[in-house]
Amino acid sequence: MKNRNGEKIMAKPTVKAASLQARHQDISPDTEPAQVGRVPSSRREMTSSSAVLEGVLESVSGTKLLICIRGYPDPDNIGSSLALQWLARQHGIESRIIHFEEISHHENRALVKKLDIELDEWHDNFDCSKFDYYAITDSQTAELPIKLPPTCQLLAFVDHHKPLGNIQGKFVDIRENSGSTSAIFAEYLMESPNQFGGSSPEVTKIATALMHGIRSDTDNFVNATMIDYRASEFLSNFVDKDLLALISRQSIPAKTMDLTQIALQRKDIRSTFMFSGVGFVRDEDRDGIGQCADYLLHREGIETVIVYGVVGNEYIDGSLRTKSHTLDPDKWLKDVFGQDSDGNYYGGGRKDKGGFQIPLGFFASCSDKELLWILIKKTIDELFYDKIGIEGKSSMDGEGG
Ligand SMILES: [Mn+2]
Repeated sequence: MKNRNGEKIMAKPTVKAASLQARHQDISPDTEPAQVGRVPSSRREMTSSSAVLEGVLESVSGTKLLICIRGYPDPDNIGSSLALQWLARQHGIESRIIHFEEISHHENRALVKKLDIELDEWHDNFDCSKFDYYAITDSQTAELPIKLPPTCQLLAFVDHHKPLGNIQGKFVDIRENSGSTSAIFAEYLMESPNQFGGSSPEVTKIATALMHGIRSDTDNFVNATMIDYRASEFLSNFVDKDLLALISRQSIPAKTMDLTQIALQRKDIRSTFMFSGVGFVRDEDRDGIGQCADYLLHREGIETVIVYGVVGNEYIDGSLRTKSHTLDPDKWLKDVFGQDSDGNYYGGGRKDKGGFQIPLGFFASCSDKELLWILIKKTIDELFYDKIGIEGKSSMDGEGG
């Protein structure tokens, strides 16, 4: 589950060195006993996962596959989907990649545009009846926002999060010990008997997208694991380095800049915390909230930043960023906002970031937006002050409101 900034609300499990959750264990060739007289090869031998995937794809040769991106398209799920499309094609499986949410982050729009990636956005007239199978990558669940024909079965499910519920598919590979799904797909490519390589535009495109996916999901390798490093070593032979630099160094959009200015004007500093309520934000500018929190975290003396606003007149949407060694964003936000009546938490996060989303509900119809904002801000700020007060960190040295 993601909030509207694309931040996963479910706690991201900490990466354990020996995750036994993986259905197909990651048997690295490096850890296999040395074989006498084995001819060194630039290509690695197939691990059990790759062999199973190859077998499954071959068994459905000639069918049509729908590759689904759940949630907001991001570098990891886009790269993974492209790799799956290539792997499927080697077995005569034709596929389309579909997403259900718009590509909202400017970096992701740049990725799709610069690499000329073909994605379909779901619309009511999209014909799913021709697909025999579907696949999901980089998602915690196999549930889709649409109804597929009952004959359309789950062919492949590949992810690196803790799965929500039991996933039933022909091929399921969940590795919590990988920092990204793109790295898992790079491993399949590395071990593919169909020789992924060379310098064709397609290979460059897939490798560059996967590398961007790994970098993006591992916070530029800070949270990378062995699987991510091995994958990057392989991909580095085929990426377009200039393009990669271009994609990951996009300029800040004007809207985010405006939002950052507002956030700075309204900043409220309490000890090492900075809170900022930016008021009403248009739906299409929601990513600016997280980006603006990223930027504000650079301020000296600040360890934790929370920026929030009302997005699309529907939700109070907020982003937390922290460089504190002790604050756990997931626990902190869950403590502050608690759960709704169905038991779902309003907020959550992972290592150094988090987000929350609270529906305005009935109050969305209030005609006096100024008054409504005052009410929202007072309520939210009091919750924050209460929380840091309990922790004895409130020093009440705010710099204006
Ligand atoms: Mn991912």
